[in-house]
Amino acid sequence: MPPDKIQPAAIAGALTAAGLRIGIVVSRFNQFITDRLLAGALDALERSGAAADRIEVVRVPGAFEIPVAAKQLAESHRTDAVICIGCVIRGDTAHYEYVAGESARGIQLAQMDTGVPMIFCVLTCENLEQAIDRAGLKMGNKGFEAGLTAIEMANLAHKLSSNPGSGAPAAPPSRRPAKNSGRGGQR
Ligand code: INI
Repeated sequence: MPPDKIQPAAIAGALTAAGLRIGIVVSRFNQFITDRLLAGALDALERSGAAADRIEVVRVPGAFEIPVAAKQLAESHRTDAVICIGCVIRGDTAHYEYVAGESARGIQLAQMDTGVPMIFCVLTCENLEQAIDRAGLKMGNKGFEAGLTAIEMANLAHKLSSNPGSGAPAAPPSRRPAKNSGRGGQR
């Protein structure tokens, strides 16, 4: 008989928002859309048990300004996750490419720099109809999805940063950091 397959424990974030502190950075550009995305995100947070006084909403002019505000919010240690809400709609020039690309790049840099999960809810659309469809019509509300993602990632971050005390074997000696080995002290 073949041996039983091993079944490793999976680590995942729960979808309950009780006790979580969530920051939301939302841009005013295309506010008709971003207001609806914000409403969707707040709906998801509220229905998952988030407390109103643990949610902070920060307004910025456009999607280009989202990353710096999101990073500052994360660095202030006031939030467990940051939802970044914006809407970029293609125009006649290449401006769209720069705003959308730099917004995405900046948000990713901000989350990698701070370790605080950043949820990318910046719509990048060809036209207004595509944006409306994603802000509560045909394609649902991407803000609501972002709210759930923020909750899951905030809870996951807590789990991954806590000491599991699993009794896992220590790293092999070659990979252990040298502790005052007497050869040059600390690195
Ligand atoms: N900002 C947006 O959030 N969406 C857009 O579609 C957009 N377009 O197309 O220009 C936009 N531009 C403004 C930009 O985000 C900055 O606020 C601006 O360039 C000042 O830095």
